[in-house]
Amino acid sequence: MLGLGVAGVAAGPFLQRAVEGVTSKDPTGLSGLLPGGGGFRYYSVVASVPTRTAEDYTLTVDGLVDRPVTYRLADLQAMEQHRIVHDVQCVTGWRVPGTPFEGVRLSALLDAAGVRGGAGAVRFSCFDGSYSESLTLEQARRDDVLVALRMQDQPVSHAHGGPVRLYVAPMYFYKSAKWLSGITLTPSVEPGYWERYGYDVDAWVGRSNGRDDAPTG
Ligand SMILES: Nc1nc2c(c(=O)[nH]1)N[C@H]1C(S)=C(S)[C@@H](COP(=O)(O)O)O[C@H]1N2
Ligand SMILES: [Mo]
Repeated sequence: MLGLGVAGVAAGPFLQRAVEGVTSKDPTGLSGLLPGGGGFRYYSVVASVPTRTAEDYTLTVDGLVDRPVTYRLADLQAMEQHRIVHDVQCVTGWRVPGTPFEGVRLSALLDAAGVRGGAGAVRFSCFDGSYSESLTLEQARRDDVLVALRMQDQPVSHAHGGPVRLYVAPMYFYKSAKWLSGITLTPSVEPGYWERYGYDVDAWVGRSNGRDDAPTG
């Protein structure tokens, strides 16, 4: 559907499996959806992703929690919002400095659900039907991990994973699952999509995936 070329120059082989759009090579006009271009590339592991609006978007928190809950977009918008400005760093090398993200702290959603004693990790699922991610519970409770409603000072666009994406500021951008639809508390880490192809679950920028020389930020 998108008809985008697949990059052959990724630092690792894994991301070549993704549909990748680059502003300068985008024949579809998709890059027009990326606010300001700004050096971002578009990634999706599936060829097309459904649209979710304020009317039909839902985010479910379940698994090892006392109070499973399903949020609508308005529920998330009504919660305390936090803003983080940090560099975005993809594991393949591209980087976008000083990118603002805003949203609800993941820790607030975990606290609201009441994490049970047996939980040690969080699994994230996406309404693209394929992508997944994971964090340890300790990582998920960090203040710089957001369920993001805004990116670059506007609502997260569909191309960037809107209306709601995960944002894990200290880690490579593959941790920041787009089109977020589920947060599930699990006993231990269940590796996410790229992690099953070999990427680190602990994706600290500059300290993982064999790229210790990568620029940090
Ligand atoms: N659902 C989903 N989330 C995803 C991906 C994906 O393919 N599907 N790609 C990841 C990777 S590798 C990167 S670099 C970023 C890209 O985000 P962007 O498309 O907003 O630039 O999203 C991450 N989250
Ligand atoms: Mo990436």
